[in-house]
Amino acid sequence: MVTRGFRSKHATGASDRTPPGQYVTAEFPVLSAGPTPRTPLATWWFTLEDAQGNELYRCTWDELLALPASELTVDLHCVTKWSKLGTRWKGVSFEALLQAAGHEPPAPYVMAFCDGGYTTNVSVADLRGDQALVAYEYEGAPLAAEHGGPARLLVPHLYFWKSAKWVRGLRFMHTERAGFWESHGYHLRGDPWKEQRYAGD
Ligand SMILES: Nc1nc2c(c(=O)[nH]1)N[C@H]1C(S)=C(S)[C@@H](COP(=O)(O)O)O[C@H]1N2
Ligand SMILES: [Mo]
Repeated sequence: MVTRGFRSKHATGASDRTPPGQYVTAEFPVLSAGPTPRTPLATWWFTLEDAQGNELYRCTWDELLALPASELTVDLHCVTKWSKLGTRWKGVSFEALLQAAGHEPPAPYVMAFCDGGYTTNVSVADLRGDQALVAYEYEGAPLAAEHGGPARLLVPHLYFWKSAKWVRGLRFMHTERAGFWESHGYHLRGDPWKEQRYAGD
């Protein structure tokens, strides 16, 4: 089990875990740019695609659940300034997906794509090393549809808009292109500790 970004409340104050400009909330707000898609698990699949759109890997829902799983307990930081500390997730790491695909990343960036059309760009460096998941459980239960279930990307060390809900695949890119929020003025990377909220921050 991999645990990152979590330290005991007895060892440290919450302020050490709250990036600049953020406040801590116990709520788990729902932020969706559109309606909640509901794809039946029987027809769901997840893919890795190369920069030309060729499929490098495809798995069904059952195949995803059969891959080695990782657990992360992490703090979430939304660019609208709420942070939620100590959230527990389970899913398949990007690293494990590469293993299953039998591929090294063919390009240094990906565009995550989703049911409903949302996209977000992430660098491969921000996905590697078991720090990012295709997550399907939250707090020990199947991930609720409004929070991205059946599965969402989880890239907890970046602002939460990078954690694409209802994710269906990652397309590799040789040059970094902007996803949905990034093309509306948000930062290409979005590191909350550097307060990279908007392009130019
Ligand atoms: N597909 C999809 N993923 C998305 C979004 C979205 O609108 N659609 N919103 C993003 C934003 S801005 C945030 S803050 C988080 C919110 O996740 P939550 O609704 O589970 O809190 O999801 C991110 N992932
Ligand atoms: Mo957000």
